[in-house]
Amino acid sequence: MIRSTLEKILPTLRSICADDRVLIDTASLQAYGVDRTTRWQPCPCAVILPNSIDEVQAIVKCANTHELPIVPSGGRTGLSGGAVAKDGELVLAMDRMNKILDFNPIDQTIRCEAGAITQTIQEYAEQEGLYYPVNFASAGSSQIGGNVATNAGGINVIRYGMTRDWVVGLSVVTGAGKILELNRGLIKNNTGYDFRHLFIGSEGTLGIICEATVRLAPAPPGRSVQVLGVNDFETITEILSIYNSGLCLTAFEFFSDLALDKVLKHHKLPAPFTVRTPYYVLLEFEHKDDRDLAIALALFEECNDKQLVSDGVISQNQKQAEKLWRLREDISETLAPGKPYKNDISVNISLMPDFIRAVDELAQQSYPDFEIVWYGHIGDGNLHLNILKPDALSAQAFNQRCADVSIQVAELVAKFSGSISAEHGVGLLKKDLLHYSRSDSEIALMRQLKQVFDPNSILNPGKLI
Ligand code: 2HG
Ligand code: ZN
Repeated sequence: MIRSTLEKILPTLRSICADDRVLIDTASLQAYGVDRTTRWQPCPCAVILPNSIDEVQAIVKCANTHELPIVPSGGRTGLSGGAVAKDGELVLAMDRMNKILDFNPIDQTIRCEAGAITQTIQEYAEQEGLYYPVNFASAGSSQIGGNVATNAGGINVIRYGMTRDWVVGLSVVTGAGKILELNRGLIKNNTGYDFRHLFIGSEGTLGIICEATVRLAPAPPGRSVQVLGVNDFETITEILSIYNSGLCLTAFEFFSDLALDKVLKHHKLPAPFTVRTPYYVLLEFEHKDDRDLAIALALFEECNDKQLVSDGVISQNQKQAEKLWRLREDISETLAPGKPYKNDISVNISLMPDFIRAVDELAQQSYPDFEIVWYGHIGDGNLHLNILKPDALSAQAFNQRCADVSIQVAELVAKFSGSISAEHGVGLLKKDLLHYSRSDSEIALMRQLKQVFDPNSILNPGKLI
């Protein structure tokens, strides 16, 4: 049915965008129909690459007229299926709208099109002596529009917050085809409901983000990285408090020895120190002068005296810092070929030790035959749980057992008043679990909001709610 619709509207789509920006070849459909999840088969009807907000508006209007669902698409680095087109949808990809449109040195903002690559924005800011602080392993291919749509987090959230904290303006085309200019770069703007924040994290279900204005931070001082060997995860929040008391932390990450082992083997890297421990903390701090370094060493001694850490290493220069970061940042990519089960959850930091213990007990009791890889941004309460598929188990049987894990983990998350999706979004993957974190009244209101902005349910149908 959607295919026949497509045939009818192909001439219109081609009149909006030139022929070479409407793709229907198999390779493009395969490439643009998925994100980094591997669970769903891509099956879009076509891919369209607009050049301007007016073209986006024309496409959305056309899709409304013909009831053709649209999947908005950025860098497709997501892990929740938010950009998957599996049911004959039209993929609206922002790749061509990738320009930086304006830099304002007084406002310290960058205005750019939604397809601008995160790293390009970071580099542009750096050239201007400023800093765009949202950062994560896929910054080299993710697009700012996707970051906004998913409210991306990453490794510096403990110091700088999420994408939401940096967006001061958005231009969007709603599902009904209206262009909205939201907040216009203002710092102060108390004029009622702030729709900008509604679109941030809306996962392409309310409108297409076409432009974003982001504010920039002052260039940060130098940073140093420490990796600490930890015997017991229960002590991790104590270590965090000790380091927070003396340093300005920019990251406080955690990973298990199994995670480290996989990265070391995969990339043929040496271990950070000889004595292996069950867990590791990677922390990064602002290092203005030698005093910060002395404080870091004193805090390490304090942790050592209290037997919270058993070994540690500190970077002496940028290159060493980057090498240490690889131990943490390469985990996801290292595990990816084995198609692990993934979960991305959060609780309040203070509850983290109890929460990890509870999830660990659950996993040990119910899934003793599974290898569990723990890591995450523990400094902001975010845990990534990856379960590796045993060779002997078929993918189908593994996925079935993991679906049971998901429910049990979600029940624990609810018990700890946490979130079933800390930073990866809901997409297709977590839709059925949303009610563990959001009340029925909230979900009903979300549906009503969707109806207001996208009355024909054209945008990313079936995602989030
Ligand atoms: C990370 O923190 C990313 O490395 C990916 O959010 C997490 O792949 C994952 O589970
Ligand atoms: Zn993460």
